[in-house]
Amino acid sequence: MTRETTPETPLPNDHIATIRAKALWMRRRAFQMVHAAQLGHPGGDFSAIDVLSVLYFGVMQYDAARPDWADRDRFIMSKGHATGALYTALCAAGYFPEDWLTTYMQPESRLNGHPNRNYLPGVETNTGPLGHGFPVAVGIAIAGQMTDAPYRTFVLTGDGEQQEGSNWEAAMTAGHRGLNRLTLIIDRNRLQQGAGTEDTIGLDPLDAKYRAFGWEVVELDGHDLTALHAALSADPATRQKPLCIIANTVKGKGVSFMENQASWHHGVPSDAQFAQAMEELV
Ligand SMILES: Cc1ncc(C[n+]2csc(CCOP(=O)(O)OP(=O)(O)O)c2C)c(N)n1
Ligand SMILES: [Mg+2]
Repeated sequence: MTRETTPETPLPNDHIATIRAKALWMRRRAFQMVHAAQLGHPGGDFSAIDVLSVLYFGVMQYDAARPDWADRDRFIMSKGHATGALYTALCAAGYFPEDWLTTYMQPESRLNGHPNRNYLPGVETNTGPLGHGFPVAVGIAIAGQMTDAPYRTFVLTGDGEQQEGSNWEAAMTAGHRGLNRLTLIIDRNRLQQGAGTEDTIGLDPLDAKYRAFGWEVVELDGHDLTALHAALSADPATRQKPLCIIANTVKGKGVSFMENQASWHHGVPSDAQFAQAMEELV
């Protein structure tokens, strides 16, 4: 089957209100999962969910009924700890039924703490060790370039994750090869596990670093759905370089007591905190 005859993604590409509604559902559902499991990484889920919602419901071409469709756009969740974001996106995209979400992190569940492509349709590669997914994405993009394939490759890393050296080999390779169908999104929430990125191993100026490695760079508000949609859907044929989107985000975005708090990296809610979050996420 050719790409042209493939069913379109379920929603019109510019339907920002729908993308926003999906993101809200993802935040609520992900927090329910974390609350039920008393495990997870909700801070990083919430900083990334708007990016995932724009990708899955406004930009990427895929067919959830055929996860191995050769021409599908690829998304690699390099910050593999943010499974609340990834699993709710894949579920909303139709890759598996909603009742699977209730098994999150239970024994024998397909929904592990980190994504496993052998268990869950829609997962392109196993991630969790930081610095792993981006190099794999570069390999996928090289394969696409060598075969003149139509697909695009999108990869999301954390900002703390950028401290891993493997990212810089990947960045250098992608720049050298001019992988214009590769897009890296950096979830720039300025927090890592227990501290600020700039207090740990400083990353700034990230934009200049990526430009020096041969990338086109766009910096934007990672919760501005319109800006995200414009940057992510721009025609890759108009550039000869890979694209790096530095998405300035808020860890814990959407819940007042979680925003910008390092403790919510892998914090889990009490019943009262869960109830308050559900009141705010409307
Ligand atoms: C190689 C490796 N070292 C350490 C960890 C443990 N770990 C999981 S998430 C995390 C912090 C990641 O911070 P960041 O990339 O900024 O993610 P975000 O803020 O988006 O959650 C760490 C240290 C890991 N998963 N892999
Ligand atoms: Mg971070």
